[in-house]
Amino acid sequence: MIIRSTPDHPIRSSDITPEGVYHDRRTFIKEAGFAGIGLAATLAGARRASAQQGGTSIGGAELKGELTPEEDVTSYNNFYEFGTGKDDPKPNAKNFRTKPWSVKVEGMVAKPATYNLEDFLKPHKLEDRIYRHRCVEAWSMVIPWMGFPMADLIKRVQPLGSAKYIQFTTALDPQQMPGVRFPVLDWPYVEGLRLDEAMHPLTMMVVGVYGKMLPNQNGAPLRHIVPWKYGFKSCKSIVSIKFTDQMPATAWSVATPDEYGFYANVNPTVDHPRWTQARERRIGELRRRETLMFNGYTQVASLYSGMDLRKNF
Ligand SMILES: Nc1nc2c(c(=O)[nH]1)N[C@H]1C(S)=C(S)[C@@H](COP(=O)(O)O)O[C@H]1N2
Ligand SMILES: [Mo]
Repeated sequence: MIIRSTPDHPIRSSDITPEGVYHDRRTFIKEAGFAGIGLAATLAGARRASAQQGGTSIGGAELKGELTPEEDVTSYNNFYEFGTGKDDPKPNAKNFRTKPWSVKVEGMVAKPATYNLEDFLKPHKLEDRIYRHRCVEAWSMVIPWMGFPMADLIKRVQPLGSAKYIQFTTALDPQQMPGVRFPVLDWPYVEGLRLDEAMHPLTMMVVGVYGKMLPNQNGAPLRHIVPWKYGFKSCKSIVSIKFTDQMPATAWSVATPDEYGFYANVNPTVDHPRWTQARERRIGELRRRETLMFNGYTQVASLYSGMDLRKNF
């Protein structure tokens, strides 16, 4: 990844009140064709669940006070297909066409199919989740996503017993994506997960942020999120989901295998060859924070029991 040695992000004050976060939800539901689908966990519901579970709700309501302003979430982005600068994706992806959109489910699965986006989404119930987001470049945000558990999708398409991994592929359209003219990565951007990682209840398919449909720069119309891994593990603008028995190629581990591995779990004790991963700069803050093991999602530790996380970085 291209790293600048000095912080290049101005500190901004926010005009977003947490209470205002979800007011656009109705509009979103309408625009995305979700009319008639019951609204999933409300923030109040998440808060209740959080209280019951001692503050570790999967909805992340305990992070509500730490939300990164919407303006920052939607203008400070990594989406190299639209340029390598943090402020490139927003203007360059402005006219990216996400309608119509189809998603191909392929490989070792009982029900392979190419869905249009509406059919792909229709059976699923949307949830709000506030997650920490930790970029491998040692900055972080706290982001309110909207989506559904990836496990629900996996159960629906019925992977074969032989399937062990899932590979995700981003759209590739040189006409619309100025960044793919440069051989920064081996396009299209691909990512992958072990099937048990994909099935973990924290792993989400995401269609919205801040109560609205995903802006193009954040990976419209469909991306995934794995909150205990570095941000590059989450593939934007997904066009294909493939089940396989082989560990799939992933864009960054192909580009620089010594720097980026398949697992990419947030781990403050395993440094990047060129910089420390022990601390992070939360966008909007001056003092660096200590990075948490698994980005604070320690409930995933059992997925990696017996594995050397230095080797499997
Ligand atoms: N297709 C694609 N997906 C991508 C990337 C990219 O360049 N192309 N960048 C990744 C990185 S490095 C990060 S940190 C997150 C950023 O997501 P955000 O811009 O929504 O915060 O997207 C990830 N997914
Ligand atoms: Mo990243």
